[in-house]
Amino acid sequence: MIVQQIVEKINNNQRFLVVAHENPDGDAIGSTLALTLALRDMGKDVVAYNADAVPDVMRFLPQSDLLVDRLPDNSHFDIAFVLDAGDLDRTALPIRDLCQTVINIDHHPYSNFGDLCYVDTDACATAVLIYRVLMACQYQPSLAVAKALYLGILADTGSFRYASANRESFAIAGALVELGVDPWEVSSNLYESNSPERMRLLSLVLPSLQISSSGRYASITMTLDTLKQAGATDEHSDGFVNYPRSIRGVEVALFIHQVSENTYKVSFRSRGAVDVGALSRKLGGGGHHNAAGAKINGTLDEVKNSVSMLLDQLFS
Ligand SMILES: [Mn+2]
Repeated sequence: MIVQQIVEKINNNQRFLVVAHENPDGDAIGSTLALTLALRDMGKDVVAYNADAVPDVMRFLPQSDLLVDRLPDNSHFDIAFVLDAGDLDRTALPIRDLCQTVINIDHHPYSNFGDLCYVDTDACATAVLIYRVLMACQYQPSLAVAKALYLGILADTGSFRYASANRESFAIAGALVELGVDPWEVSSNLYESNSPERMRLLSLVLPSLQISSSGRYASITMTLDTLKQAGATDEHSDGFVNYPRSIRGVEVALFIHQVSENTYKVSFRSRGAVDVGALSRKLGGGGHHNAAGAKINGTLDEVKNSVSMLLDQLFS
């Protein structure tokens, strides 16, 4: 089966590249770091790459500074592992020029690139698939690897709250705790280390909350002015969209943020009943059933109107 084929590729090759999607989340960083450290423990030469920096809240992970955002000229690898990417383009690297073989490990639907393609949409996180591969390699995770895997699972299950948190998520998390992972160390770094900039930004963004007359959708808005006023950057607003989603009765949450004078990015989150991927494709964007987004040109009022029209139709 596919996992065994991956194990053979690991055993029979020496130079590996490990890369995940740009703008990395906890699963992308956790999976990248875990696989990289494990391969190194097995005596392999491994470069870990991400187009963007490791988010501050994940820098407590041991050796998180080994990720690079530039490859030396003329880099070449036997194998590139592409993790959690959904699409090869999301690595922001010319992967095909860099290696012989591409191995795609992912849990996103429709992810189907790669010479070997190990996709399981039932896995709550790519970190789960990495864990399965490492077990098949008979590799005993170091504490650093265990922490990275745990972070991936914690992040992608929303701290074991989402429907994706299944029996295997808990079983693997339990095994990782057995290996020495301290759940509070991971969760407090990830979720309780807010910067003053982030909290200042939140205090300015929350008053923009609008709940539709049906009560079925709600939005918050962040303008470039708001960012400036808070002395914050885009990264500080990660997860803000979960505030409108947390309102009782709300099915779809919107986070509208200004990209430039007359362009706004609208991020959609669904509570499960509505396919916001389909919704955002109607607006020229893309995404999945529960998380999607679209870039829309126009004034803030125009953008809000075109989105409201679609949603009002949906909820009429
Ligand atoms: Mn993931």
